[in-house]
Amino acid sequence: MALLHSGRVLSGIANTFHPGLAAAASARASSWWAHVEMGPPDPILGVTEAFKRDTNSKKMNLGVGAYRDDNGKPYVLPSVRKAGGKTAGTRRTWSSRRGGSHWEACEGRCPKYQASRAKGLRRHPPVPTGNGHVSPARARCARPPLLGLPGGRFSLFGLRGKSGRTCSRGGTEDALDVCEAPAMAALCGCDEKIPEQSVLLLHACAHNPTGVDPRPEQWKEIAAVVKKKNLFAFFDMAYQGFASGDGDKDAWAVRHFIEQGINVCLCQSYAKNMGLYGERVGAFTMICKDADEAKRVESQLKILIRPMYSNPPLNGARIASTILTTPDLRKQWLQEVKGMADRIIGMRTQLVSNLKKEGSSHNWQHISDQIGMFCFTGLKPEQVERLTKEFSIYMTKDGRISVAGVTSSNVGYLAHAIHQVTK
Ligand code: PLA
Repeated sequence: MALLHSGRVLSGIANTFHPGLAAAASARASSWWAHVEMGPPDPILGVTEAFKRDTNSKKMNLGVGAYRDDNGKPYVLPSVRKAGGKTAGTRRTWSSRRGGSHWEACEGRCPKYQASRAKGLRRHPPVPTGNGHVSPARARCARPPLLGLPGGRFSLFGLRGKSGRTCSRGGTEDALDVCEAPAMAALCGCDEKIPEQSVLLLHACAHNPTGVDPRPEQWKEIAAVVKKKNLFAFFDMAYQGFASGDGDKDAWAVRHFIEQGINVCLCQSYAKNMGLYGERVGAFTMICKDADEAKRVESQLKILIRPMYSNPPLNGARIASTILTTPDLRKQWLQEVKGMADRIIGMRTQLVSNLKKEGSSHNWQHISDQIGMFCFTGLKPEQVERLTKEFSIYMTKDGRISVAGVTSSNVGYLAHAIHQVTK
C-alpha cells in the first residue's frame, strides 16, 4: 500500500515539473526503478502504439480487433447509447438494490449475469452453474497441459513458458509447439496423443486469428474426443454474433457440448459485440454436476477474484444487462450486431475484388471464405513489414488483419498495397 501511494506521489511530481523539486526528484528516480528494463511491446496492442506515431495521412490500423464504422470511426451502438441513457445516474450497485453485500456483484448474480448466461447457453437443458465474473486471463487451469485451437493466446492465460500447444494454423511465437495443419485435422490427428484430462481451449466462434471455425459436424467430432479423453473444454467466446451475424447460431458449439453432458466453462466478452471495449464487460460460467458442486466451485472463484479485482466495474455491466433484459433493446442490438458483421463481410468481398482489379494473380478467396473480425491473409512477415514501412498499413506480424478497420474509402489502397508486396 505504501509503495503504491508513493508511486502516485512521484508520478504527480513528474507531471507537474517544479524546478525546486528537480534535484530531489532525480535522486528519487535513480533509486527504486533504475534497474527496470524496457518491456517488449505487446504483439497486438504494440501495433496500435506504432500506428499512433505514424504521421502518414493514409495510415491504416488493422492490428487490434476493434470495430470501426465505414468512416473508420469507433461505433457506439445506438442500443448501447439508449441503454446508457437508461442506466445513467444509477448509483446503487446490483447488490445494494437486492439488499445484499458488495460481494454479490462479484458472484455473477446481477441480472446482467443471468441474462448473459441465457444468451450464451439458451436452449441447453437446465443445469446448475457455479458462476462468477472472472477474466479468462486469470482463470487458472487446474490441470496442465493445456492444448488449444486458438493460436497465440496462451500468453493471456499466463502460461508462457508452461506446457501448451496450439492446434490452429495461426500459431505465433506465443505458442510453444505449433501445429501447421488446419485446426480440425490437427485436433483429431492428435486425438491419441492428447493426455486424458487435458484442458482444451476452444474459440466458440469467429476463431482468432484464422477466421476458420469448425463446422457443426466437426464440432460434434471434437465433442466426442472431449468425452472420450475426459478433456476439460474451456470455451472463449469473444465474438458472439460476428461469425454469422446471428448470436444464437454462433453459440451452437457451446450448446452442443452442454447437451452432450460436457461440463464446459465459458468466457463471454461483450467488448466487441456491444462495443464496450473499455468497460471490461463479460461473464464467466462453469457448468457443474449439481447445485452442491456449483456452490463449492463458486466459493473458490470468489477466493480467486478477491485479490485480483475484488469486484467488477459496474457501468458496462449495467448497460449490457439493460440490453439483454429489455426485449426491444435486445432486438435492436441483435440487428446492430448483424449490421457490423455484414459490413465486415462486405469489406472482405471488396478487398478480394479490388485485388483482382489490381491484377493480382493469387487466389484470395480465403479472404471472403473466412468469417468473423479477422482475416488471416497468409502474408509473410517480410511482406507485413513492407506494408507497414512503405504503406503505413499496420497489422500483426502473423499476417492477420482486423477487417473491422477496412472501409469503403481505404479498401482500394489496401488492395493496391497488398498487390505491391505480393506480386
Ligand atoms: N478472447 C479472444 C478470442 C479475443 O480475441 C480477445 C480480444 C479476448 C478474448 C479478450 O477480450 P476482452 O478484452 O473482452 O477481455 N482480442 C483482441 C485484443 C481484440 C487482445 O488481444 O487483447 C485482438 O486483437 O486479438
